[in-house]
Amino acid sequence: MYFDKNEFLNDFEYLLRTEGTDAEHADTRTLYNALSKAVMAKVFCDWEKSGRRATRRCGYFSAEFLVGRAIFSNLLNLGILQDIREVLAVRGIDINRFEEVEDAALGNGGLGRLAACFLESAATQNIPLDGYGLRYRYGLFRQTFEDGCQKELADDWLKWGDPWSVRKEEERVRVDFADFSVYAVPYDTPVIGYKSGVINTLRLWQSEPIHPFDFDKFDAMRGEEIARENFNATEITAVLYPNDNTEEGKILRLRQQYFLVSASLQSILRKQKEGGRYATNLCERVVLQLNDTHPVLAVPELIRLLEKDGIPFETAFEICRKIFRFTNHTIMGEALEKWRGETVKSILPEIWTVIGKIQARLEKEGLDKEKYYIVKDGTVHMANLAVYVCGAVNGVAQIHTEILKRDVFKDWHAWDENKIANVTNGITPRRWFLLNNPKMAAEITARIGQGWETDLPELKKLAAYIDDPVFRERFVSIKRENKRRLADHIRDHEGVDIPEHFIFDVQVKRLHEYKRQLLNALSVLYIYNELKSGNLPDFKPTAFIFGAKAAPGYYLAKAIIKFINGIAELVNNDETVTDKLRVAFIRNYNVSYAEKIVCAADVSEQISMAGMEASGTGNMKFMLNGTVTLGTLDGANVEICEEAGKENNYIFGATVDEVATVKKSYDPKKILEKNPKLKKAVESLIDGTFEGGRDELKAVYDSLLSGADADKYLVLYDFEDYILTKLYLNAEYGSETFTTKCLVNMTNAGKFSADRSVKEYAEHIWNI
Ligand code: 26Q
Repeated sequence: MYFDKNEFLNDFEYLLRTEGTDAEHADTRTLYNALSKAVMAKVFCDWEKSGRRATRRCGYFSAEFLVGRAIFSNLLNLGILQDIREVLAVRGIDINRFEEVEDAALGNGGLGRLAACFLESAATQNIPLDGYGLRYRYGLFRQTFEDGCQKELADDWLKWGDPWSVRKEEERVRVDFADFSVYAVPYDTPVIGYKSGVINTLRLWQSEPIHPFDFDKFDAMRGEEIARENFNATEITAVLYPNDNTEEGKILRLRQQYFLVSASLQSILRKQKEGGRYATNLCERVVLQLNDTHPVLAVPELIRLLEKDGIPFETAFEICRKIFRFTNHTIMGEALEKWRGETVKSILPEIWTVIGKIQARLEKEGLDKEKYYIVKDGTVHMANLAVYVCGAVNGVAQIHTEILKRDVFKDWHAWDENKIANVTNGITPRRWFLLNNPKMAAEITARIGQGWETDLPELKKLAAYIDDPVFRERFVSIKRENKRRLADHIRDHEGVDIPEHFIFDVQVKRLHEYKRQLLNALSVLYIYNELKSGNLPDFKPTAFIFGAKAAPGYYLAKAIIKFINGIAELVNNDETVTDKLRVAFIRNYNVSYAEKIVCAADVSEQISMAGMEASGTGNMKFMLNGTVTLGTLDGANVEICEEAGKENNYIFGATVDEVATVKKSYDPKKILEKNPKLKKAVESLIDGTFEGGRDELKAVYDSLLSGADADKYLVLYDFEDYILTKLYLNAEYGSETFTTKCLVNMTNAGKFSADRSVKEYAEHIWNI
């Protein structure tokens, strides 16, 4: 891309004038839009070229793309971040003003953020990967607290404008439901590779009415019909479902899923048809990755569309096997999608018919009906549909893939032992290191040269510097600076003061019982009690930082938030511990907050019950930024230990095998009897320690101790090992040993680049 500072300044100021303002007077929103549009004008040419280049492309179908803030990352990847900073400074504008611009939060958590990292990595490596998703009017809710309880606010992300997308009116398609039809209008966003000149596309579909305004109906005074059509249409992409790893079988969600896949497939087929012989062409030119079960209706929809063009079912089925690939992101029963057959039949009758044919084909294979089914007892099992039809299935970390083979998809694995593969997740080192930790990046480049940014295993060369006192000093002092910046932000936004010499112990991720924020919370209470009793004289001052959104309908998750906020209030207002302990529950944790946090953390808490966290990707971001993991042998933590050494992290708790054994005869009450200090922490839930939230806290208590499934995630079982490990870490903190552990982690984070993941997909799964 050709870039000239003066020319750019002209373009920028011209765009400001079209808004009736200038650099001196424009508000942040106007500056942001003008700047972004001026950059867009620069990339159109490369974007166009990239689209035409490849003969075979992959479409990444996903209900979520958690892209976060676009502006800094785009400028970085175009190689003009510094230039633009200077251009703006000429006009007295500090580029950091754009930190006000809100994130595009069109995703819930791990799965959506992974999709965003993959798109960036693919563009960086000249891999033709395009995203297909939904343009939700409102993204993931913004979170505030009232009396320590989570309250959800609408995420009106479009109020900042959407200068990075282009509406493609002429490429709209119609999507038909049994009861009404809508238009799907695509908005294309450029996905800019890091200094690669490659620009792929993220295409997000927006639903709109077929007749925006019908004068005949208006004249006939049928206003209600007009209103209904408008409502039906706009409702489909109105809002992102805020569930993460839990299933909610709402009809509107089924409509969203069908809308996404029907629109995407129609637009892909339309492009293919322009070339003739399209059905055979299709398998050569297109491969489609289904991000979990959410877009799996693409399978029957493609068959439906092909049959309409006169292609026989069996041929269409074989095409699907060549085209579709499926990634599973969770082993939790609650998150495996199922739809009632009646529901599918009533709103998508043709899809229901095709699903029936697929089920019949499966039955003809002569397999055991108890084990192999897509429709059973009137319910459609989306994961089974995906595994049966797709040409490849993958898990997202070694241990997760093993569990899929042994457990979740055991029978399917026996049926075809080549179908299930592993591709360990990754993160983009551009957003998660270059952008959020530029000083550290510069120190690294000064020692090992450039190139590691797109070839992360190069970081191994840092091994030669781990014992270099100058490098160590730079590492420690940059981390200190990052901590100071985060502390300022937390003080301004949350009103909690965290001195920078405290240990920053961080757990940020969605709130879920299996992720065990409750285990962390109980340990904080335990430490608090111990400090008050004078039992931990050498405890090094620690700030426990939490960030998590709970699904709005997830009662226990919200109760745990309330609990942690209660602990924060108790601890932060107790003068006898202020020099030792702070607790902050940050509000509205999101991608941009994460960027500030991962470069400032001293401890990364990854403490899910073994076997539950498919991979985790936050764990990788912390590791790359030189943070030790306090965690269980779960998900990608296992591979982090393989790369950096278990001895360089703080690993505790039951392993997957131990979990299975313990669960056979587990009695959480016995644990409390043996550990009176833990008992005291647990009983604070019901003994009046906290004002308010009595019912919620009682429910948390009961989840640990009542019923057949009491403490199903072994919080109490793992507590002792956890607290010992945490205190051991506390004792090592600040030592040379500890700094070495941080550096060994950073040095060995190379495997966790999404560049590696995407290359594995391209080579082994997509054949690109
Ligand atoms: C399903 C049905 C109805 C409504 C919602 C859902 C739903 C929505 C989101 C089910 C699951 C999700 C999200 C799952 C997810 O984010 N999984 C995470 O994926 C990451 C990327 O692979 C992993 O690193 C995490 O371990 C995994 O939890």
